[in-house]
Amino acid sequence: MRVLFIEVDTECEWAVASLGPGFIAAYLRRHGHEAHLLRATIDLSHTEVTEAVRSIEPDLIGVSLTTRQWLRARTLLHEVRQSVDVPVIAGGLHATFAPETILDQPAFDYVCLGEGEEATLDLVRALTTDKSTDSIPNLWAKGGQRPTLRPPYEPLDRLPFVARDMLDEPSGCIPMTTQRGCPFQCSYCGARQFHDLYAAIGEYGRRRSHENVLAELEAIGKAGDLNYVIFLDDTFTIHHPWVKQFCKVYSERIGVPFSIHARVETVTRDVLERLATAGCNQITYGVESGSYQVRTNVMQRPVENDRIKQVFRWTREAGITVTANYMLGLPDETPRDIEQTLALAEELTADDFGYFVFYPYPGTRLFHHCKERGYLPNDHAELPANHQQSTLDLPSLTHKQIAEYYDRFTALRARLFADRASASGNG
Ligand code: B12
Ligand code: SF4
Repeated sequence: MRVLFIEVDTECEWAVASLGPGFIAAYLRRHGHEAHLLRATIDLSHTEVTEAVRSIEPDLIGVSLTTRQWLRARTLLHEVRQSVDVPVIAGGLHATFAPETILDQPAFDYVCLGEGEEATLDLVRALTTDKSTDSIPNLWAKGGQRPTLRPPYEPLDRLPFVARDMLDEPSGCIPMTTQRGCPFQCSYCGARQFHDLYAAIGEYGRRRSHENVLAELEAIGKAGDLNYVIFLDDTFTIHHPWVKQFCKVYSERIGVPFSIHARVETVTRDVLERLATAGCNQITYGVESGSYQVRTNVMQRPVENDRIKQVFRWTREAGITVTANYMLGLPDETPRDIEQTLALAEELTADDFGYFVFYPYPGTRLFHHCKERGYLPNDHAELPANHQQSTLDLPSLTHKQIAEYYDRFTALRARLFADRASASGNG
């Protein structure tokens, strides 16, 4: 069977092909099926995408959805289905936590809850042999009952390596994952909801063996260039024995520079030094707020500002570039809290920082909180999840205040860059 994954872009600069379809494509190919990727870039009209889909002649269409991609995917697939009559399955975080919204749309026939490798293969097999698709675990068929879930795939080492031709850069600077899941509890986080989804049937957090990760990197190096590795794991620095051994074997066998995501609670000076020695030259930390109150009571990630400052210092001293991420416009956040975030961003002077207006993702604790408190306007589901404008009616912050603070983050970032350029003599 020929399966076509459509990647629905919603912007230019953030758009990177999703890894989920790359994993599923590899799994389908291992079992003798064809898998292709079509990138619906924003410059393509829906008619052009439909034409491209037709020319590939798929038997099944798969769409990976984050919340941000949903609004365009809905109208795009509607048009595609007008002239291409093949079943459509949606998967990914938005599909998993807002499945009814998707199945309500005529263009979508199936939703995959949670991990998609085995469910998609079962669907392909059922469609190929004209069997019923009603009782496939993880697969919710339109008009059917919510499915049961199979346990998380174990061990991850048994999965085929991600199909690199489904990603933007098959070689050179490549994205990589060593694990699935994150043990933390952040109330706004879409990713951690997978742990709750699977809580009754298995542990979602799993990590690949060092050997398996290195074998994939070596295979990429053999097939083309391998210049840089972006580890996309939610929190790379959990389980220090794994990380320390990784640093050792990675520098012996791979040795190219790499970047990771971490939390300040999960690093020590020793781990940072080992990472730097192994080639890590950039770490992104989620700082999120400068207000301890917001971090603790709203975001459920309690950590002291002093710890954040200390870890930023250690990271720099290890010779690693630091990026910080901040959020603004959360429920129960006040202008004073955002002032504290700006002040902390100024004090930390990360090498770069990102700043995102809060959007409540379906399934998260903060989504339920916003719903219960009446912070979601009636048309919330139709508003874009672009992290630039607030979609909420908050009693503690107006839309105008959030927009002004967003501009202040933009100005601060520009000023810090200018200061750095003039300090290094390039200004
Ligand atoms: C890598 C990553 C990125 C990369 C690449 C993005 C991309 N296109 O994949 C970059 C850095 C560019 C990025 C950017 C952003 N990201 Co991002 N990102 C991630 C991250 C860390 C890993 C995703 C991943 O590849 N996982 C590994 C794969 C194997 O897992 P998976 O995607 O869940 O796929 C499995 C199943 O979901 C399912 N599945 C997935 N797709 C499909 C499709 C079909 C047809 C089927 C059947 C099944 C299926 O099967 C897969 C295999 O089992 C996630 C966190 C996370 N852990 O998911 C956040 C995450 C997806 N990002 C998020 C956000 C918000 C963003 C940004 C808006 C930035 C920001 N403000 O934080 C931008 C915008 C991206 C965009 N274009 O929409 C949110 C999305 C929340 C939501 N509900 O939408 C997440 C969950 C982070 C979070 N903490 O909440 N991101
Ligand atoms: S540390 Fe990051 S990935 Fe983990 S729960 Fe918090 S926001 Fe999500």
